[in-house]
Amino acid sequence: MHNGATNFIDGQWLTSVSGDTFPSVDPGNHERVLGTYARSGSAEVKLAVEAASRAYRSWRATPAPARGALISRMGEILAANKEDLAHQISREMGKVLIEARGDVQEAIDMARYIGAFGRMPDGYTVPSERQDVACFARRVPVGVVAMITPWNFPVAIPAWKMFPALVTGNTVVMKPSEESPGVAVAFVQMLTEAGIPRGVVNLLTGFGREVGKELIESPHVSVVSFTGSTATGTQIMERCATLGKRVSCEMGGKNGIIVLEDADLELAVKGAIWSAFGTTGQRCTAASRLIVHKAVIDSFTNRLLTAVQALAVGQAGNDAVDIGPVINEGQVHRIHNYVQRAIDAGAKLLCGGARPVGDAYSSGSFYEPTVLAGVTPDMEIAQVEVFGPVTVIMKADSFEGAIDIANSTNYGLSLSVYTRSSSLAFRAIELLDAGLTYINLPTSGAEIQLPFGGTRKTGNGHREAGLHAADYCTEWKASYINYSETSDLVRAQIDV
Ligand code: UN1
Repeated sequence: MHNGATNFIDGQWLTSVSGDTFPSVDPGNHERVLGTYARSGSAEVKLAVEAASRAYRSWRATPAPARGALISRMGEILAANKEDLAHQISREMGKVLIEARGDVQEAIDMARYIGAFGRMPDGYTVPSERQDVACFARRVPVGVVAMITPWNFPVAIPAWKMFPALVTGNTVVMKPSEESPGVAVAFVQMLTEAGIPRGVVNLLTGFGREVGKELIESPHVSVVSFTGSTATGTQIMERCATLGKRVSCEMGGKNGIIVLEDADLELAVKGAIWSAFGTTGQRCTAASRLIVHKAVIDSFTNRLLTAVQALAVGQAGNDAVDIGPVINEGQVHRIHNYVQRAIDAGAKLLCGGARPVGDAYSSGSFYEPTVLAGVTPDMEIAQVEVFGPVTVIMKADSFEGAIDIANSTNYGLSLSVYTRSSSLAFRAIELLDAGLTYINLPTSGAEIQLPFGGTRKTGNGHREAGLHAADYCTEWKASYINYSETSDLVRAQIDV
């Protein structure tokens, strides 16, 4: 596939109808253009959705075990190509290699897990109140699923959304972020190797306002699944409500780690470093708040700063680097403005707060790992999702006070508590308002066999992964069968 032929529609690799393209650039070195990609719009959306609608008829009729087998094959192809794909992820969106391998591994795990769904129960039977009547309920697909996916997990997130949709008989049109089109193309190429039938998965590269928007409007799209910002997700939900369309949104987070008086501080610092600065803070699950009991705040802060000083910022492909670039220049400015405003509001900068200096950083979008102290829940920095290598320290006076601070944002994705007390651990799990809760573990590190998603403004009630991964793209059909040989009408609720 060359010269921008990066749309995959009805089994064919195509350029955009207009011939327009856009570049994908290494965030660690802006002079390094990695490829050019089709810039799609409404014409391509129409073709892709039509192809997906046509393919739906035969794909939904394909036995579920065969659909599952295809996904299992995809898992093995991903495993065989793990290293190459990880390098491509690392170049295109800037996460360090060890994490890029994790991104691919998450998709492999998901494929192996969901592949097996093809032979798992897809419903249940219950007794009828009427004699000689059989009843069962089954999960059925809904049609064409539009997936709008982000750049921060360019393989894992498409896998979470796509495999459950496919195993249950839906077809897909995927619009990956314009920041990671190359990885999306590689992913779909692997699906073709796995034998995906024509039209079952379609890929449109391009921009949200030109492709994503059109996809949502398309009358033949039955479900929209989106991961990204709360601002965009809210617009999508509003539009889908008007159009009467199902929608699953996975949006912002303002995750936090509580460190209680009795915590293992060495473990808590390791968890905080990984949660705050892993993936350069660009995870939905990143911990941008460290809520520390007053009795241990000084010693926790000292240990944390020592650990931050040891972190190396640099090119993502270099094994000695801990923190790669952030995704683009706009994001560097956004992060820096949040840090500046926090300082203006009274926060104390303990480290970072600037771009690193030196030739090694001059061509890329780098930002130093940043820690702010003296932050209170009313400050902007304690409320907004920064999506960068920035975390804040907040003081708690008690267990209850710490829980209140943890719950004091609009988001509810991932919250963690470090404590040696099992009673406080279980009480915290009860009291924390979040979709993911952790004890003595980082806020990042969700496993695919559990539900992933958040409460309040993080989501709209759906969960990805886990046993209910296909809820967002399936409906329940109830069936009643009268097998009696009499001609008697027996009315439910009346004749029995
Ligand atoms: C995301 O950042 O969008 O728990 C997903 C984690 C990963 C998933 C992150 N397994 O951090």
